[in-house]
Order: sequence, then C-alpha cells, then structure tokens
Amino acid sequence: MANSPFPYFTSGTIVHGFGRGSKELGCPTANFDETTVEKLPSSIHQGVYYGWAKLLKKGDNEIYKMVTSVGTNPFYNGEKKTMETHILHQFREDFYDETLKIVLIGEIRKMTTFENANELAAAIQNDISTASNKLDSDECGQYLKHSFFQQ
Ligand code: ADP
Ligand code: RBF
Ligand code: MG
Repeated sequence: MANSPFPYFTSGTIVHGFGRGSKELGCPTANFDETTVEKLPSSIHQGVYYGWAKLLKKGDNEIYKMVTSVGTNPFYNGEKKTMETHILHQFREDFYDETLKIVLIGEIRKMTTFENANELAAAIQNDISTASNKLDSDECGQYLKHSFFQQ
C-alpha cells in the first residue's frame, strides 16, 4: 500500500461538542480541536477508524483501544467536519481541555446516515467490537511500544 495514510499519528486538545455522544448515542466521544481536525490529510476521508489513544494526564499512563469518527456527521446534518474519539474504557471523570494522543491504524467503514438514532447507535456498537478485535492482533499491538507513546 504505497499511498496509505496509515498509521496516522496525531494529538490535540479535547473540546466541547453538542453533548449528544453520551446522551443520545450512549457513546461519549472526545472531540478534537479545530486545528487538529484541519491537519488531517485529505486521504483520511469521512469514515470510522480504529487505533490506540493515550491521555496526557498525570497518573494515567495507559494506552487504550479506541474508535475515531471523522466527518460532518450526516445523520445530524452537520456542516462542520469533526474528529471524535471514543475510548474503550470507563473513565471516572471527563477530560475536557486535556491533550489526547492517538494513532489511527485503519478504517472500519465510511461515515453514512441512518434511519434513526437507534440504528446509528447499533452501528457504533458494532464498530467498537470490530475495533476491539482488530486491535488484539500482533500487528496492531506493535504500536503500544512506539516512541510516539513514550512520554
Ligand atoms: P461532547 O459533545 O462535548 O463531545 P460527549 O457526550 O461526546 O460530549 O462526551 C464527551 C466527553 O466525555 C469527552 O470530552 C470526555 O471528556 C468524556 N469521556 C468520558 N468517557 C469517555 C470515553 N470512554 N471516551 C471518550 N470520551 C469520554
Ligand atoms: N455520525 C454519522 O452521522 N454517521 C456515522 O456513520 C457515524 N459513525 C460513527 C461511528 C463511531 C464509532 C462514532 C464514535 C461516531 C460516529 N458518528 C457518526 C458520529 C456521531 O454522530 C457523533 O459522535 C455524535 O453526533 C456526537 O458528536
Ligand atoms: Mg463528543
């Protein structure tokens, strides 16, 4: 794959979105700041991606499995492109304004619209299990040792 954009390493600040992730979809997503979204290469189109995430927060040295959506969120008729990461971990508190480092390793599917929020929520749950399975491979595990994640 000569022109693959993966792995794509990036980091940014977590900002507030519309608050729909947790409430309407049962899936909180850490939304990246505009500058970080603008840096995405055009080859990373509207879609759902899997990879690893690390929060730059004292006392948290873990690298977590994650899914990231990139796009205008057509189900909500969004106009602005967002990049949002759902971490496969239950956190005790929110982490707005913190820095999140991620590596996107591959694509799961294209972003699309759905009949209703239940269908989108079900698709997201499916994406989460797909990501979790892929990330269990040795090929994905190698990124845990990558210098990008050493503080
Ligand atoms: P917003 O629209 O402001 O992004 P969300 O409902 O999507 O609101 O909630 C996102 C926030 O929830 C994140 O910014 C983060 O601080 C917090 N959060 C808690 N647990 C997680 C998780 N497992 N993955 C991502 N964000 C989480
Ligand atoms: N939004 C869409 O409009 N279409 C999608 O196909 C879509 N897929 C997503 C997949 C995952 C794994 C996640 C975490 C989010 C997805 N979203 C999608 C984004 C969703 O609309 C957004 O997180 C909420 O609007 C909260 O900001
Ligand atoms: Mg969000």
